[in-house]
Amino acid sequence: MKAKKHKTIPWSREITGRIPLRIFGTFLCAAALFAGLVSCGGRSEAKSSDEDSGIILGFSQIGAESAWRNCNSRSVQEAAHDAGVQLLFENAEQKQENQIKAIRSFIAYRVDVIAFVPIVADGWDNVLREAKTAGIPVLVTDRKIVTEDPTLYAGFIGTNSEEEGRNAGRFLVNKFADEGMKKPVRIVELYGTEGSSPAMGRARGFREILADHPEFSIVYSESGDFLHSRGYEIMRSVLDSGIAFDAVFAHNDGMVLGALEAMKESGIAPGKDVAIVTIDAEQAAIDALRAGEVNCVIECNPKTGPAIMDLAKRLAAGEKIPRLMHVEERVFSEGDVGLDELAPRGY
Ligand code: GYE
Repeated sequence: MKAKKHKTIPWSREITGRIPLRIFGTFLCAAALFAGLVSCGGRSEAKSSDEDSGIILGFSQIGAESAWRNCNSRSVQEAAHDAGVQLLFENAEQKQENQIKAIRSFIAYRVDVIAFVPIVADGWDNVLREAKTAGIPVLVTDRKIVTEDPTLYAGFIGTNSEEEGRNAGRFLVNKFADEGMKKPVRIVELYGTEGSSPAMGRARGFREILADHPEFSIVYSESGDFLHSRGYEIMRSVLDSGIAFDAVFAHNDGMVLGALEAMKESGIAPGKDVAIVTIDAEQAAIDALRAGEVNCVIECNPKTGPAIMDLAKRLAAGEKIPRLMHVEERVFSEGDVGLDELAPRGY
């Protein structure tokens, strides 16, 4: 099977600042049902704290596809409670049309600010134009959008997917160079959600690094939609097809954890027979790194809730915010000192 070509979209990159995130330890969701505002989709809201800011934030979340996503949702809900922001939280259950519906309902409700995680990069112009016409500022979080009209949103805060992909490429290049391997290095890529900025960015960054090392090649790539179950299925089919490979690059931990199960079923020792590099840094991946079943875990920080609330308050006050804010993220590799002392990841 040949590596699949994925759609890539050029981003205009203008890094204008980093936001060191203050990480909240505990996650408490004080959800209270909001009388009939938005349509279905597992809505829950955190009631605001005593010192109510008077700000209403409409937040459209993708769904609950991974431990990372669930932590991101908890971070937003917890931070809204602490910031005294009234949160209308809508879970789109992995459907862009549900997100568009939710944003329209936030507009109808005349929230002060809208924030959302775009499940894919395309297809937002019309609904964001409606928000702009209504005079409601929009904050894009976690994943990026592609638009011809930059005035449709106030700013972005989230992860630098290209850099995450580059870090994955750098790790594999260093690992195989260190082992003095001259033979070709064949890679299986577990790709994220097609058309999403993290998948396209990670793939782009990874390929950018490999471009300077022709002995590395991606022999198979398939979207597992960031899902544990799909990571297992794809790896099962790769193993059954007899494709030979030396490394796995997974766009998130959920998929790699599924792939590890399939490899072990086939008698392969992941992390030893095959090099494994993954992104997110959820607890299970760190545990696998400590156990030698994964060789490199690249952090993708889900705990953006406090920064989102700070930005929502600034937007509600009519302030400008930085256009592009990337959160700080680390790389955890095999052999790192202090791996056993890492604080619990919380996801
Ligand atoms: O890597 C994955 C989640 O958008 C960066 O989405 C996020 C990604 C994350 O499902 O676990």
